[in-house]
Amino acid sequence: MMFDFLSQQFSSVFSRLTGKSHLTEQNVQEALDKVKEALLEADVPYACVDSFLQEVYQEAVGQKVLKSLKPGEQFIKVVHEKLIHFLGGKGASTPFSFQIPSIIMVMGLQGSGKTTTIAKLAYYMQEQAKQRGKKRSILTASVDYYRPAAIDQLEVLAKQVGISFYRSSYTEPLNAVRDIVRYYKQNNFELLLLDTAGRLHVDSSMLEELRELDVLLTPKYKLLVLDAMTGQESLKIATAFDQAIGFTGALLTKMDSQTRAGAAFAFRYMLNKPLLFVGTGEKITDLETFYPERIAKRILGMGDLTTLLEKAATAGKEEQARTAQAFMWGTMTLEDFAQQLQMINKLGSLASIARYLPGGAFKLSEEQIEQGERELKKFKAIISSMTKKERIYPKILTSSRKQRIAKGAGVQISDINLLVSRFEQMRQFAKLFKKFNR
Ligand SMILES: Nc1nc2c(ncn2[C@@H]2O[C@H](COP(=O)(O)OP(=O)(O)O)[C@@H](O)[C@H]2O)c(=O)[nH]1
Ligand SMILES: [Mg+2]
Repeated sequence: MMFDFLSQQFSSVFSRLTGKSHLTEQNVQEALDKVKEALLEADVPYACVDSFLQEVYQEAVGQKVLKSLKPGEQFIKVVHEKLIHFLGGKGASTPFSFQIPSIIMVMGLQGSGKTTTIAKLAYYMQEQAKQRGKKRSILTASVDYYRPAAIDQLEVLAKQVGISFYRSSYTEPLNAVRDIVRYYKQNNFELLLLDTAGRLHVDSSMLEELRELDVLLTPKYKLLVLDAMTGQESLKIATAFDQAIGFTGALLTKMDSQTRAGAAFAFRYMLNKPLLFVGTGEKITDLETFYPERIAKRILGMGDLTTLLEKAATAGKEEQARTAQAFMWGTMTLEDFAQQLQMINKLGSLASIARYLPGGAFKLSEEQIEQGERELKKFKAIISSMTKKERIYPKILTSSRKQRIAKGAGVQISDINLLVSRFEQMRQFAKLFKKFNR
């Protein structure tokens, strides 16, 4: 009776049971390799890739595989979730807002996008205020005396956005910044966005200047502007700024270009500081909140994980098709049967399998389930004591062979006969099934 139930439901059960039930070293190896490739391809620094994957791997192996996923797919899912976690978590995409009043010092290398970003931020703050029916009084000023016309550029942009701009008559950063703060306070501005001088590379005179400005200004926010196109280098740059001056959070510019998002991940993973915004173009409207999900997708989109996922899905279908076919054509052997028993075992109890079955047409009593499980246990022991040949051709089971098997499995000869007859019933059923499905 148990086996009538089982045989009728086998194909539907096994359509859900393909693959292994736990993530193991072997069944995630392919996925692991692909993920590694994708991270490297996304320009995540090697050391970072290794430690991240080790972390994920330790956590993932041993996890139960969800019944709708294959181990490789599930591993990628775990990686995806971990990427999002390290990028700031799912909730991190709430728009950042600055306290009022505050001084914001903007730092970064030359050409990273500081001046442009200041205009974008000012525009963003104005729009945020507008939505609440308010208006912000924003002042911007620059102490970038390093690059000619850098201050003029800020002036042009300020006019474009419609915020105030102040040019100090001093031409040395520390004197200028004292003058700027005086002007800011005297005129009761709510926000001061201060542009600073960068260099082409991290340079001790730049860091020293910023450190002195920081001491004088004591800004509420120190923002680091990072050019996403510098890739792995940006992690070194950020580390240098962090050690010399420290910063509140970073903005990643030029994310509209062909940049690989690995830099964002490396930044978050190694420095654990917030990425507040991303720049997505040259216009003042091209500023977006940093969305961990988007970046994670972009990183895993490298390499061909999509292809892997598709391949895994197809492979699953083939496997299912094979079992279903063997069943349908009545060619199922005890070897297949053993494999299926193995799967049942990994899934847990019969009671838990019964829950996966559609319809609930076969409500089983506790007693039936217990009996079924006892049978299954014995059958498993019997099959594992059989030779491969015996599993494929149970007809060759002579009484001496049965005696040998019974001894090995610790069962009675009658148990073996029961198995063979149950198996034969199932095969008959399969043949019948085949007839009806012509
Ligand atoms: N495509 C793109 N270009 C940007 C972005 N942010 C800045 N830029 C450009 O990068 C160049 C340097 O920007 P700038 O603000 O002058 O950098 P600064 O030297 O750090 O002040 C300019 O040509 C900007 O238009 C961005 O998010 N996307
Ligand atoms: Mg500039």
